[in-house]
Amino acid sequence: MNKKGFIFDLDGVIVDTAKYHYLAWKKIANEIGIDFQKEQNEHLKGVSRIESLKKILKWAEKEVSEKEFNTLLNKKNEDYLTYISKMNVSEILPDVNRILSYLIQKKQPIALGSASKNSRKILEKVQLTKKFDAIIDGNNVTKAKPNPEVFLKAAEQLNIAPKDCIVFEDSIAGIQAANKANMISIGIGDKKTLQEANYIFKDFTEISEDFINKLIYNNSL
Ligand code: B16
Ligand code: MG
Repeated sequence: MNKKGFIFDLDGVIVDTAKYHYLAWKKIANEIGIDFQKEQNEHLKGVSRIESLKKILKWAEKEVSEKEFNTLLNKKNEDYLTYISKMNVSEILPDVNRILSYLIQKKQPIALGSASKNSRKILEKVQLTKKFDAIIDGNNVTKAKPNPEVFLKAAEQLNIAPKDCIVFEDSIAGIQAANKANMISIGIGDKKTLQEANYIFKDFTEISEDFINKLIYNNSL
């Protein structure tokens, strides 16, 4: 069938919101006396909000009450949302629009598969909501990446078999989730970090229309 499901992660693939997550996590970590560096933020990519806070506390060997845990989560998100509220189309990563437009021109179903509970707000800010046929995010799943749930739900909503789906991801957990879902995984970012992916590109500027055609028509790549 010349119809494939193209599933995009959000943070790190469509927009670079990792820098805002970093600033917001750093603020609350510092507030409770925890040092937080950029390298640690790398390990939070693709990881849900709750799991991220658990990791930060574990690194610092710090325990907090359930009440404080929830207060910290809310504070982090409020701060993160102040950054999101200022976002606009200029924050869409290079050539994302070119690839989305090409897929739409080729009548290919497109879905979002993100861990973020803020994905709809972000897509609205960068005016991309209408380009997606399905949006599955942190509000629709119970199991976080590397569990394949988010991508399997996206495939289901697109009505495309998992083996006919292609996932664009910037995190190791996300690539593992795509592989577990029996989908074609395409890493966007660093070759060494994302070596488990079927294909890896620095960013979308490296992805040609010819490559997309091969994915659509099952030609050997
Ligand atoms: P939120 P993705 C992920 O988005 C981020 O990579 C990760 O850093 C963040 O903790 C997670 O979303 C949850 O985000 O706090 O907005 O619900 O890469 O899966 O699009
Ligand atoms: Mg991501």
